[in-house]
Amino acid sequence: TGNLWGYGKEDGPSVWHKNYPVAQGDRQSPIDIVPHQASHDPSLGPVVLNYDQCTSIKIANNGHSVVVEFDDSDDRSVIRGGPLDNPYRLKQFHFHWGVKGCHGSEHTVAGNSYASELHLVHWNAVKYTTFGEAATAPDGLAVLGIFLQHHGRFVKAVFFFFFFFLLQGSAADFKGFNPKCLLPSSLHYWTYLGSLTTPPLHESVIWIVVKDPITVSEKQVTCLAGSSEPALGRLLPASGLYLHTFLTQGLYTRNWEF
Ligand code: GRE
Ligand code: ZN
Repeated sequence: TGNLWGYGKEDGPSVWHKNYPVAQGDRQSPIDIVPHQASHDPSLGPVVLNYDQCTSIKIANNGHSVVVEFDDSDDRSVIRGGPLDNPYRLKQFHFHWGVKGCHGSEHTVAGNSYASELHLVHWNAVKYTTFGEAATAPDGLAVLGIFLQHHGRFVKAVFFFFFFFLLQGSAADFKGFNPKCLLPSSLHYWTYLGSLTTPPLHESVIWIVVKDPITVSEKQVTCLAGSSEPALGRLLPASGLYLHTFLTQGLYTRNWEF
């Protein structure tokens, strides 16, 4: 059926187009971000995250990643600013990582990958009534991408998420987690119009990829070796990429104690 896909030889990114023709579209993600090819757009303001009410609900292993889901029935957790015309509601976040632990990011920067990439997925509840509807609309989703690199401190929250992935098919209550503790202190970003990076690959994502990575220890990223793989075969040249240089500070707020 059209729902079978993965990262292997038979079902990997190079054949996704057979079941999902949009894989060959002109707004597909991920891309290689070439910083000096990005245009500076002075009209872009800082992105602002309102996550203070900690609307997380549960954590689940969907077989491809660890997903933390949020209550998106109102505007308590939203992203606004930057390229966005209105607030977008936080729906879930998940991670991408690699087989060897060091090349797991989906986006690359000047050809270089990071160990892992965090995606905070938001949807446009001003224009659309459900996440599903927004996920197929050209301005339906806003995804904040955060790179994870090695050689940093051991981040207990990140270890927790990766460890959770080892529990196949599992789900658990996960209330009161504020993802702000997973962000770097500056939210300078690149933005471009792209797509979901996994099937159904809808071209519905306003990407906001944060320039500064967060650093985690090597062990916690490699503990999942072999579990997932980035769609590196699908990397496309950057187009319509914009650079933004505002500083957003004071984002470290720890709440969930691991
Ligand atoms: C994904 O499946 O990896 C994904 C989404 C939604 C937005 C971006 C993204 O499900 O990468
Ligand atoms: Zn993703």
